[in-house]
Amino acid sequence: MRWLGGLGLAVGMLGGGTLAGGVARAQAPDAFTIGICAEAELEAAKQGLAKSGPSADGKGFTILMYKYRFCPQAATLAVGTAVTWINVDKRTSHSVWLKEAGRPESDRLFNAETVTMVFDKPGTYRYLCGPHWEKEAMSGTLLIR
Ligand SMILES: [Cu+2]
Repeated sequence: MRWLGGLGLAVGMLGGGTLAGGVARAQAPDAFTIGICAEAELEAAKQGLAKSGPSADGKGFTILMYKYRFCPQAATLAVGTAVTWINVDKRTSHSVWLKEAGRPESDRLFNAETVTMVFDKPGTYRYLCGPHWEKEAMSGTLLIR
């Protein structure tokens, strides 16, 4: 997994990780999260930010960070996909932290800031928002295959 870093900086090369068991699992989002994510799309459009989902060339995938949720909360992506997280919130910073894989937390991202990681190895990658995983349960899952 390569961290391309927030603000276009290369942060370094990292290997991929697979959770114990290797079972590809992704829970469906709850109704609250679905509502937040619908709002996130509207807010991103209003701010001129990317929408969530695959990029036009199919090589990238965007995840929005909004109101203590990652949108979409779970995604199944091909190996080599460049995943970009964008903070849509105006007054709350978020991060991306692959804690279970033993990775360092990304920078705290402010409004419209991004971090991009390329996932080079198949596996289940659960990740958290550093400031909001404990109290707000802000987390997401990527199935890379
Ligand atoms: Cu957060």
